[in-house]
Amino acid sequence: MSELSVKSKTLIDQENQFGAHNYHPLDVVCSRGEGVFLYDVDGNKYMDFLAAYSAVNQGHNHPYIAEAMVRQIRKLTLTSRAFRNDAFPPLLEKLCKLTGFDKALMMNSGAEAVETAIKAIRKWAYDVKGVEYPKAEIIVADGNFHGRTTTIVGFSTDPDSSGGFGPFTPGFKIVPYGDLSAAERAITPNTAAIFMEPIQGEGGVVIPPEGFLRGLRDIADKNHCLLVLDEIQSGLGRTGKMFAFEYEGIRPDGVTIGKALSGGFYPISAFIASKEVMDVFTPGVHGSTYGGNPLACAVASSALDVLTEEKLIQRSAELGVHLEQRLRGMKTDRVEEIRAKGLWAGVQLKVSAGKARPYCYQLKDRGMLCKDTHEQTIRLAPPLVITKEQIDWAADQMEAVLQ
Ligand code: IF1
Repeated sequence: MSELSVKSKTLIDQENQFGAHNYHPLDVVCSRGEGVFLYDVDGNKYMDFLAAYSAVNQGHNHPYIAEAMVRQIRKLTLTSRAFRNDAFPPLLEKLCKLTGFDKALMMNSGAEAVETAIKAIRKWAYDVKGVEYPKAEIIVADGNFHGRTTTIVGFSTDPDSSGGFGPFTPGFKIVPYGDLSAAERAITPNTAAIFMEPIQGEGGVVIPPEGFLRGLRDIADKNHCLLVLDEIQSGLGRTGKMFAFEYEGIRPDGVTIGKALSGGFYPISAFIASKEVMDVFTPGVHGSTYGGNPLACAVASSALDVLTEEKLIQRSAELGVHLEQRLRGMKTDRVEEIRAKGLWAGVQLKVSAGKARPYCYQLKDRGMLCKDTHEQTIRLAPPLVITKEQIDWAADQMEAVLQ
């Protein structure tokens, strides 16, 4: 690992002294971003292979989104939903038409979109399905990651997420991810929904067996319950489709999105759903001060424009094939498995290769930033604006450190 500069070290010490130690970041202090690149306080340049966990699919500091944001900042930033604003309705229409859902409810963080989905699911169970109150059940997956609120961590199976934060909200049933018969066995007359990630991100880019989502759709249909998917990380182009569920030719009843909905500029999330589901919300039952604020709407609207106009989803599909080929072609005996979909890959190391983190530090010294997950996996998720040549360079770096 290369020596830290005095400048970096001072900032890291300051963060360690005055900040909560709720993260263990790589010791690189960034001060500027542009496209696929990040620059640290010493002017070193890095290719970003995390893209802020897929929030920066459009590339760092995209000038079109920056321009829209600054323009909106000079006009109006917040009214609250007590009054209406002129950026909100056009964003709703754009989002619904682009995604094929009837209605959208805007929130801020991803976790809030998930909380919104959970509330919609439960209220639908009581108001529409007729489940006896308060007995609604939601089926979720082992190895899930949906955010950090107390309700959400309560159905996490990762002890780091949930440990010490109970007592938890009841009403969730955890089944093995990818196991259709387990999901079917978990169904009761009180089941309101199946709620899962179509690909598990924190799990290390875990792709379920072919037919899994289609099977969940069938189970939900047969038992009059909803299928709601969390596409906060997998959605908006990451996997080479607008949504990962498109690979299975299904439509869920609702989807949570966030992260790339702003292209990395601002915390913006949404729950998008069918009319039947969204209509459970009536005035006063749910909301957020900043949800749907005009600044967020201007940013999201331009971030969606960039996805469409720069054909980033198609790009992710095409270049994803190349990334996967390059990774599979690496001359190394340290790799156990490669899982990839679009510009999203998990390189799982053999136990004998040791933990993933030291490799991430070696990659950092070579000018490539990525993040380990679950100890043995290096996760790759570059901004979708990356070029073929840049992927080749990155694959060369991976191959060199895994030699
Ligand atoms: C952190 C992980 C990624 C998500 C899905 C909801 C949320 C997330 C599928 C909540 C957030 C983030 C949070 C971030 C690390 C990161 C992460 F490793 F923890 F799992 F991306 F892989 N649903 N994922 O992936 O969204 O409230 O954060 O906006 O530092 O906790 P949020």
